[in-house]
Amino acid sequence: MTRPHQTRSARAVFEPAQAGALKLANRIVMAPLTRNRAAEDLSPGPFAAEYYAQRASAGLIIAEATQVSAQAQGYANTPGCYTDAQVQGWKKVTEAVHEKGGTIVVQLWHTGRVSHTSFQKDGQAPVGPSAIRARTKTFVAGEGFVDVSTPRALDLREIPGIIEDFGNACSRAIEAGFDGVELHGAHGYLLDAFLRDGTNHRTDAYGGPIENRARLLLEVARACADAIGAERLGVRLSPVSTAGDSHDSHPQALFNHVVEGLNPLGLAYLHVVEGETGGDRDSMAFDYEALSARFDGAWMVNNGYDRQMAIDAVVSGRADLVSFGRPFIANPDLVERLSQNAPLNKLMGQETFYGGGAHGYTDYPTLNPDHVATRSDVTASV
Ligand code: 8OZ
Repeated sequence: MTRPHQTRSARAVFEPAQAGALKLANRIVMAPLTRNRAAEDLSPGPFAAEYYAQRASAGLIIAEATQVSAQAQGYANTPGCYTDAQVQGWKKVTEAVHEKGGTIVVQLWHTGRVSHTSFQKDGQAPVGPSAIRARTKTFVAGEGFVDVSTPRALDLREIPGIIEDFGNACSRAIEAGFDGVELHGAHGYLLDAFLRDGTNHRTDAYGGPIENRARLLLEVARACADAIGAERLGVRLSPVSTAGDSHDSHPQALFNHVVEGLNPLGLAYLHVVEGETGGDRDSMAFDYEALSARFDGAWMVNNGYDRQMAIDAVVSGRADLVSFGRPFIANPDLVERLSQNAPLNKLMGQETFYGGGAHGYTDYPTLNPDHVATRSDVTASV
């Protein structure tokens, strides 16, 4: 089984594309980026609309990981999409992006065991597939980076409520004006933690064989597709990443099964982190083409891509879309810069990544000081 490779022009990466119902002005995607700048009620913060609107020339913006419920929070100041105020806040963001001609979906997550008692109601333990603490840290306001808490295993009777939370948050996202939703199925958060035998030691219908470990992700994806339409839904996976202390004995068999289970839903896209997130792309042998061959929607790749790698991936047909994370922090006009092969801005210090205000968020310079992101900026330079 191989994905039919298409013949594409050398400029295809800068030309319009479609992923399900999502219309993209080009094939360059802003990856979801956690910036920890939400307001006290976990609505997007005061600079969020400007930040995303500055980046509206991306073919698609995937807004930062956003909680489906209060229980889903695992870090300080990450936004939610489950209250009226949060939906109103996101409306300002989606309107600002749409006004600039952009397309924007939101990444929805439940952090699962990558959380801390201080984010949970009454200081309770966070939840995971099993009561195994992740060897990773989170950021707690006032305390800085701290070890995540030991989770409690979700009771079987709680699982329908988790699925419902995802479905409801998807409906809320559409109400907020998003063009669609990406499910965060990566990096050791709840859905990924259920998938893997290193983190899921359950003995019920959601643990044990691959079919059972994949059940939660597939049921959540189905509920979300029912809520908003599969053609507006994407899923992110990170098959061999150890982010969030994620590990599995047989990732190839696991993810082949996961993609075979997702494909019949008719999703808009799959978003795959290749290798170690933010690190070695070849950390472990893995046949990504075996996954893409099992999927009929748009195939989005991520992790350490540069201009030439993105062009090669798209022109060869190995990928339909390429997402960029950190380059989009530093370059609001990344698409124009890549299109013109112009130099990229350097990132400001790490202290501006997670938390803070406008500095390091909305104050990166553009090539053209009057930059207004439009499709014609890009096509004019072809
Ligand atoms: C960096 C810091 C906090 C969260 C992920 C949402 O790993 C994140 C994240 C990244 O997907």
